[in-house]
Formats: sequence, C-alpha cells, structure tokens
Amino acid sequence: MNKNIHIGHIADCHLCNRQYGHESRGADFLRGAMSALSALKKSGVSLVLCSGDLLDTVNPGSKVCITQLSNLREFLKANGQLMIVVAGNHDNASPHWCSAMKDTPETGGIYYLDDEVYVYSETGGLPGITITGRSYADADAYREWMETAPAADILMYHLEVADAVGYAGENMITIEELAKTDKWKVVAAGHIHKQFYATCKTPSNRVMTFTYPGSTELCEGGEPSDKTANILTMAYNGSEWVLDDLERVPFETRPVQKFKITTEEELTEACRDVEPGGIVFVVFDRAVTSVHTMLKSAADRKATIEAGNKWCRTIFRMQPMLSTSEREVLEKIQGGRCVSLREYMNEVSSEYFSEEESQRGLTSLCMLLLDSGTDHRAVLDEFVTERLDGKILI
Ligand SMILES: [Mn+2]
Repeated sequence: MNKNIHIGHIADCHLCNRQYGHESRGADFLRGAMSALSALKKSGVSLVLCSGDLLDTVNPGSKVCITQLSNLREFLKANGQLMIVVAGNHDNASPHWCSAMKDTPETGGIYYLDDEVYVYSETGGLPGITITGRSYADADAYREWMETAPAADILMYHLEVADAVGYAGENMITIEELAKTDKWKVVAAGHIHKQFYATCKTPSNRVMTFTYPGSTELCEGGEPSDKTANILTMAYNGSEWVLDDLERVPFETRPVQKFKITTEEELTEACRDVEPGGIVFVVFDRAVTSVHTMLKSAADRKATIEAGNKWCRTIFRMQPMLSTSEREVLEKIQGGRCVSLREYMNEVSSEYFSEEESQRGLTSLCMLLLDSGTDHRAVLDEFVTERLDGKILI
C-alpha cells in the first residue's frame, strides 16, 4: 500500500494581460504557471495547491479569463492534475472567478476552496488528507478566524508573515501565532514572492511547517528570478498524515539578467554579456551615455543570430541611479514602513528635498505619490519614465 502522497504547492501566478506594457509578458505568466505544473507532473504530482493570487486582479479582462484561465484549466485536465485554489489579495473578488470551478481529482482542473475543508484521498483504506484555507484577509481578521477555524492537515494561507519579511509590519502575523494551535501541520502560504521555509513547535510539541513557494513568474525586479515549486510529501504513520519531506523543484521562466553600469567599460562588458529574449534590469549612471541604445542593439544583433529564440524580444527595464536623498525616500516607501503616504510625504518632503531637487522634478514625484493611493509600483514606473526624459521604456 502506498503510504506517501506528493502534493505540489505554488502561489502567486498573477495571470494578466501584460506587464511593463508588453502583451508578451501576459503570455509569460500563463507559461510560468504551466511550466511549474509540468515540472510537478514530471515528479508524479497530481494534486497541486495554489495559495492565492492566481489572477493579478479582481477585474481580469476577458483575455485573462477566457484564454488564460480556461487554457490553464484545460492544461490541468490534460495533465490529470487537480489544482486547489484560494483567493489572494489581488484576486479576492466575490464571487471569485474560479468559484464555479469545482473539478474533481478524476477530471482534473481547478477547485476553488471557499473556506471549507477539502478531503483528498488517493490511497484506499487510509483516511484522506484534509486541506483548509481561507480567502485573503487582514491580519486581525486572520487572528479572529483562527479561533474557530477547522483543523486540517494543511492550511492554505495568503498573507505576509513577519518571519519571512524580516521585520514586524502592521498587517502581518507571525509563524508562532499560527502554531499557537495544533490545528495545522503544514501552512502552505502565498503572497511573498520568494521561497521561504520555517518550522515551529505547537503547544503539544508537534512540528508545524510554514512555507512560501514564491511566484511562478517574475512580478517585481527585486524578487528571486529562479523559480521553484514545492513538493510536500505527506506520509501516513499509522494514525495520521504528517509532513515527511519538502522539496523544491525548479522550472523554466523567461530568463532575467541584471546589470549595473557606471562606466563605459561596464557598458561594453554588458553589451558582450547581454542575452537576447530575457528581461534585462539595468541600473545606470546618467553620466554614461546611450546605455539603452547600445544594449538593445547588442541584444537584437544576438537575437538575429540565435533565430528561433522562443522568448522573443528582449525587455529592458532601465533605472537611472538615484542620489542619496532620492534613494532614501524611495527605500522608505518601498519598504512599506510608512503608515500613510500622505502623512509620510508631508513629514519628509522638507527633510529630503532641497530646492534644487524640487526644480529637478522631485516635487512632481512627491505629488504623484500623494495622488497614488497605495500602488507604489505604478508610481515608481512613472517616476523612472519621467527620469529618462521622455526616452521610451522598451
Ligand atoms: Mn498577494
């Protein structure tokens, strides 16, 4: 009798139409998710957990729903894989776009787990593995929910834990809090786009394992570009299912390169090393001229030589180096260490912005931030575009 069950775990697929203005990036996100599922299939995994943010937005366009979501579902069926999905903060629509999908292990496809306990069983005679989860909520709502939540072998969870972020923010809970109860043996989490793993003892001295698999395609430049999916091996010890092994399986996504260019020599080296068809992040000193033009033509030249490059066009993300004060402001904002942007900018604008800097456009950055609500990324993109003085980001 087989007493092990291998369960795949992914999160943060962020299926979308485009990224950085490129439609081809929309296709990449679907391909990233499929790439993860294929790697899991190769390892013999037929049950996959997706811990939130399958879709990038609560309001996906028809292209995402009709093409990507239904393609993904068909792909899962063809693979004989069932993917259990919970809602993340990005796709926490009510009802969720997947809520009508209640596929089964026999058909394969997508099963939307709506705050219930799912029982998965593939070995006759043994009890099933129980999986519960809840759609995204803030930290306090999670704490309240935990009091009355059902017990299960695996909890699917979508929120930051302070342990993985490295500091205690307002809307986070800790792994210790999750382990205050004996209800769960594994917390299969999503939301943070990097791989993370930790264990904690529960009150009755059992081990609770917490893990983030990371995203399935690069959402932000700062996240790891080598993507992996988790395989949770659950073993039946005669009376219950326990986690026996946690393995990471790598899978292919669009290649990522990063360059820092402060001299002509570094530009020459980067032109030699740049690979066509990837995403290339470039931080450059504004004193070095034609950085983008030179890199782009180097990549295009190589792309012509390597005809048939499956990732198509090279995508450049150009970011000029910032002055110390500019950097301090942006780091504070990106680090999320401000309660309210408006409050924060009011407080620091005079501290960080000299009159000269205001004239150089930082006042407009400030205004953009004040108007932006909480979507810092969009603001920073605009800022970088503006900084490039009308140069188009390709
Ligand atoms: Mn999220």
